[in-house]
Amino acid sequence: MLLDELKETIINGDQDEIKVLCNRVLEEKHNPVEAVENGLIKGIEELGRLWTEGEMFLPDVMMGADALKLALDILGPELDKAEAAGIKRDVKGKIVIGTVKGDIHDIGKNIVSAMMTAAGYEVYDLGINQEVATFSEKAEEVGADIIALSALLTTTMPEQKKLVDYLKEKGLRDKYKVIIGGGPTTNDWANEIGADGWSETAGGAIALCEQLTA
Ligand code: B12
Repeated sequence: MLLDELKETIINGDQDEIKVLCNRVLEEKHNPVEAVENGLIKGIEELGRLWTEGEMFLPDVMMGADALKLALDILGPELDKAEAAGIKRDVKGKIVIGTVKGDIHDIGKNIVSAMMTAAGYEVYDLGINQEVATFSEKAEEVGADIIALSALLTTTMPEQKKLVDYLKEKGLRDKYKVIIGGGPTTNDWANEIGADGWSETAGGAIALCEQLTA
């Protein structure tokens, strides 16, 4: 089954095979959102589990992550097509998104970012390892509605709080909705730091944006 093949190919980190499979997703007109959520993400999660248990090593994870990036290069534009996700395109707003300082994980952020674009938002993706001031400056520059922060490490989660505090300090807190996400984050954490929302999944992130910009 194609979804299982996608998952296994991420675990094996096979850069050639993943391109072949992603092109098959497109040629055979499979749902790209399903391919990402039930194939690719399952693969990287399993790889993470194997790494944690000592059955795989960091280079294996890096190869899997690279394969996942190649896959998203191919499937990303398809995620932009609203029909694929069944997402309505009539909701609009501007979102500044990025991974916080000290953190270079961007796979989940890239998926969320692609889905936001798919849902009809204008997305400004700052990339990885970004200072809170950079998020704030970009939001001011483009007149953003939402600032979205991804953090994958327990040690970088405090950057999410730092942004909320920074906005308060600058008198900008009421101008933006702040949403957060990433592996170790929780709804409780979002409440604790005074963020406006949290989601565990990319789909949930879109629902959150729609709710906050309604
Ligand atoms: C791939 C990976 C890497 C790759 C990253 C490649 C890349 N370009 O991103 C590499 C190999 C480089 C890497 C490096 C490291 N990693 Co790493 N990594 C992972 C791994 C296996 C998968 C992460 C991932 O991509 N998951 C899949 C995506 C889709 O999930 P996600 O990011 O959570 O995103 C989803 C949601 O959270 C949500 N979401 C994400 N962002 C946002 C934002 C908003 C606003 C919203 C609403 C939602 C949302 O939607 C996404 C889609 O569903 C995890 C293990 C795991 N199971 O998570 C470890 C993990 C995150 N890494 C870990 C560690 C420790 C490291 C290193 C410190 C290792 C080291 N000793 O060097 C370095 C960190 C370097 C740094 N400064 O950042 C730990 C973190 C432990 C902790 N709790 O702090 C983990 C949990 C592994 C482990 N069990 O130990 N890593």
